[in-house]
Amino acid sequence: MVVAGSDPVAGAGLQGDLKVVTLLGGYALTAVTAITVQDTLRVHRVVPLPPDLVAEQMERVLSDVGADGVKLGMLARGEIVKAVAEVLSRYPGLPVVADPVVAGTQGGELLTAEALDLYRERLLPLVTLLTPNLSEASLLTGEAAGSAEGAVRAARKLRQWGAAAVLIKGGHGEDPLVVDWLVDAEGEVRWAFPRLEGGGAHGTGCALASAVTVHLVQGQPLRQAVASGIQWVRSGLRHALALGHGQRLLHWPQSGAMTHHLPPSMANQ
Ligand code: PXL
Repeated sequence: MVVAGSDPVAGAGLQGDLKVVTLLGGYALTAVTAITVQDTLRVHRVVPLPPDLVAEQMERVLSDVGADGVKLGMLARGEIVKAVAEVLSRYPGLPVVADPVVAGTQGGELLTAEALDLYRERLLPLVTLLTPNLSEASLLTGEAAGSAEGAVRAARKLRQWGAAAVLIKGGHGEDPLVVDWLVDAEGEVRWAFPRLEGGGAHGTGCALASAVTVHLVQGQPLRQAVASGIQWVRSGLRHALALGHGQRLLHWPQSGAMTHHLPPSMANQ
């Protein structure tokens, strides 16, 4: 199940998550937390939905269909964080991958400042894997997460507050080497890859958390699920499409019959 905000660009948020889960062979139930108005340049408007409406969407499909794992994206405000935590606490044992979306790469307040306390207090104890980027790790912990020591310190703090494992994503940094740190019960693992040419893309964090969720549900151990998730995002970046006037969009071209139906604007990408 994906709990996330709507992104009309369909590169991040609920729409991006849905594509990743589907492409990786899963089936995603969805609960919408907020409607965003954005393009590839910036977030123009965010309208959070009433918290009880978010909880009711989750409750209805969880009690009818059920889920094998949950991916949390944009939660927008404290009352929604509380409502989501309350529903999840009634489904113990479900793997929960939480991307603590505070601001997208193009700005916009996707989680209010007052929600950070509730995120730490109510949500972290329910989380199997938390996937902050460097600025989200700093906002949540007060630690500068850019160095190796800082990242591990921030991740340990988040684990003390209840997250079973924490992946600090280095993709938004500037270094030619992108370093991601995972801290789990067994210790630390570091992945370092040369930064891909062509720049970043919209929705990388959403795609990573969704891919890891599917891999966990499909039975991969956490460290392997994270490693596969990182490779999934890198493949989406390699095929990213420059369709709008701003950020590129992650893309995973599918081989086979559908390819020749692509419109001319995408055919040469
Ligand atoms: O990538 C973070 C993110 C998550 N969810 C929604 C978004 C964004 C970034 O723009 O719009 C709905």
